[in-house]
Amino acid sequence: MMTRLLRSATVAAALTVAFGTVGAGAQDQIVLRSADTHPDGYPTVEAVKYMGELLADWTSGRITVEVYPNRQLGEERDTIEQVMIGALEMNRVNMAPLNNIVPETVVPGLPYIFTSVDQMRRVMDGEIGLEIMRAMEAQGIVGLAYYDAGARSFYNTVRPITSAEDLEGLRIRVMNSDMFVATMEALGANATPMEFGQVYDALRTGVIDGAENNFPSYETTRHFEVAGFYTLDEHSLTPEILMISKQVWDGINEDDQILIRKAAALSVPYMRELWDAQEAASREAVIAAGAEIVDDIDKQPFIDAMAPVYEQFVTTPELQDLVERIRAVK
Ligand code: GTR
Repeated sequence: MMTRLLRSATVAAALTVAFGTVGAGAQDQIVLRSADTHPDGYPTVEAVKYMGELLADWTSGRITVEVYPNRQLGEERDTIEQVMIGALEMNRVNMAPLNNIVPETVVPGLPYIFTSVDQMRRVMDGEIGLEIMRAMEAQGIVGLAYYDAGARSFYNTVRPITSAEDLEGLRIRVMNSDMFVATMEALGANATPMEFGQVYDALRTGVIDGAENNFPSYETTRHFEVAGFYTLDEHSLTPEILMISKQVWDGINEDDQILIRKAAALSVPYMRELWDAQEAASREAVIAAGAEIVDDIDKQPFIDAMAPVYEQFVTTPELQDLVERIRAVK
């Protein structure tokens, strides 16, 4: 796939060239394609569009972002690979599909590592969030912003989950992350890693019994129609990340990099406002549609069951340090 980096507007025959083959001058036209698994209207999609509007406005259309929602460019694993090799400029994904590639990305997704959404925001917006982004660069990924993904909780087609024991033996879909597999196994469930786009059919046909996600994803995918038991155990606050390909980034001049970073940063509060509203609206919508929500669950047994996950994935002094510093943030 070709990246479009067009030289100044005076070049009548618009050059379509692979990124990096022409020098980046102050007047470079930059088109950043950005993938998202979610549909139009979803807070992540709208936030990246907003970022693009800011950039287009500031540069009179010289730098633009084209968002491709709805998995048009592939499932998250594929689009991450495209970014790593420089075949796609930008991508908005959850941190989990990066877990097997960059060990530091595991940490913010560890079960119950955060005590609140506010704490998660403070950590990801601060030095720890930056450190995790820097760790991605060796894999060809430059982090631009963290977005919210609320809390992930279990839902299934079989029974209301009122205790950790109720998960025993259920086949639960997880994202492509060994850490998420281990989390399910620690709870006695059978983990089935699967791409997001396959989950609805897998639930409907009984290939899996359940999955785990936040209210907006549970609603917009219509998983609630086939898996109506949702339990607010809130085991993970793993955030979303907006990334740009390092190969692309290195071909962009510093002034433009600053603009791109600034627009990405401004898209964060915009996203969070949309997110908070969407979370409340999705919760109401699934309840109105008949989903049964268990919201008075005792989380302590779930928390206690997670020790093996920490043992298996927090394996170096560096990762241990990240965990401790996150816990120290109030
Ligand atoms: C959503 C997240 C997506 C995707 C999905 C999944 O909450 O926004 O990026 O990771 O979960 O479960 O695959």
